[in-house]
Amino acid sequence: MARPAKKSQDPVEGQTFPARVTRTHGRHHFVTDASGRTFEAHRRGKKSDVVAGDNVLCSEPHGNVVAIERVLERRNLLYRSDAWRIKELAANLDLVAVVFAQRPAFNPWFVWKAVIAARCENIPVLLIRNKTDLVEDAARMEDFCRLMQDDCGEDVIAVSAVCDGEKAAEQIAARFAGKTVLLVGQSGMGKSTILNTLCPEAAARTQEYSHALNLGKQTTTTTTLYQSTFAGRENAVIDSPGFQEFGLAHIDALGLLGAMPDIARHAEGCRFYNCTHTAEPGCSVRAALADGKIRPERYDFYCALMAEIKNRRP
Ligand SMILES: Nc1nc2c(ncn2[C@@H]2O[C@H](COP(=O)(O)OP(=O)(O)OP(=O)(O)O)[C@@H](O)[C@H]2O)c(=O)[nH]1
Ligand SMILES: [Mg+2]
Ligand SMILES: [Zn+2]
Repeated sequence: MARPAKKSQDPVEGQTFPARVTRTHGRHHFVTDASGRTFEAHRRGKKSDVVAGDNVLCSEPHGNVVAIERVLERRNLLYRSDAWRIKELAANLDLVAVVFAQRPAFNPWFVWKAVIAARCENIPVLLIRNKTDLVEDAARMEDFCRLMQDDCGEDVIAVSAVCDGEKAAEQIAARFAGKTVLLVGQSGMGKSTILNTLCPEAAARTQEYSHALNLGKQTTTTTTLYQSTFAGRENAVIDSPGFQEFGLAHIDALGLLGAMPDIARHAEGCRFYNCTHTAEPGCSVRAALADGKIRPERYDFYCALMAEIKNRRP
């Protein structure tokens, strides 16, 4: 016999309203409601389970302050991780836009890891090569884009947010229209500059990177969601602080291979069904590598992550 429905324990049922988290800073949050009003928000019960992009239920405002009563189920969550902790980046995304450029210090592994993290959460990816106005190392960047487009099947666009912001905004807006998009990348690559070309009202702070250190200055310090209208649609663009290492302590061998089509497409003919494509005899991936069908730098990256995965096993 069906049990009678349990009476809701929610103490503020009927008095809550939906909102979206636009910014979190420690225990300090901001949310925006459907009519675009912004409130300062505190999580009920001092829980720290809120990230930018979350859909939440808030209790009626007292002044300009609300309590976040409940975090609604997430469609997805992009995060990075190391052996000690998980760093949540943003939730309920339609697209992860990875921004990269040759200056300061381009790190292809950052881009590759960001792509894998997104793929493992089933979030579509756009790669944005920024700073096409820089001549130095341009050939290297073009080659990297070819690799990502032709071998890995990624959607790649090339822009100069500073020298041709209008065209950059046009190209990017077409891809972002109607979506919630997270901008992610190493510090100094131009995420906030790109945001500003799309939504000038964001007026996000940008800063010249350190030429002495060839490093970004971590100008953006909190992940922030900007709601905006462009390309005739409602959009949400999330700017995030740059960081150095995109930790992937949460992925397994299957997830890794599934997110590397340039390697996976050669894995059909291995002698052993459980071949890891690192040292086994009769490996069709290593045969493809020897034939020049796989980029050595991608294979090295794959082996480094596989070694991490194997070392993690209890
Ligand atoms: N030459 C050139 N410089 C650019 C371009 N886009 C951005 N920059 C410059 O790169 C520097 C860093 O840009 P930001 O937008 O602050 O970079 P960010 O990725 O937001 O950096 P963090 O907030 O530290 O993560 C600034 O001096 C920008 O003016 C571009 O297309 N060409
Ligand atoms: Mg920034
Ligand atoms: Zn193999």
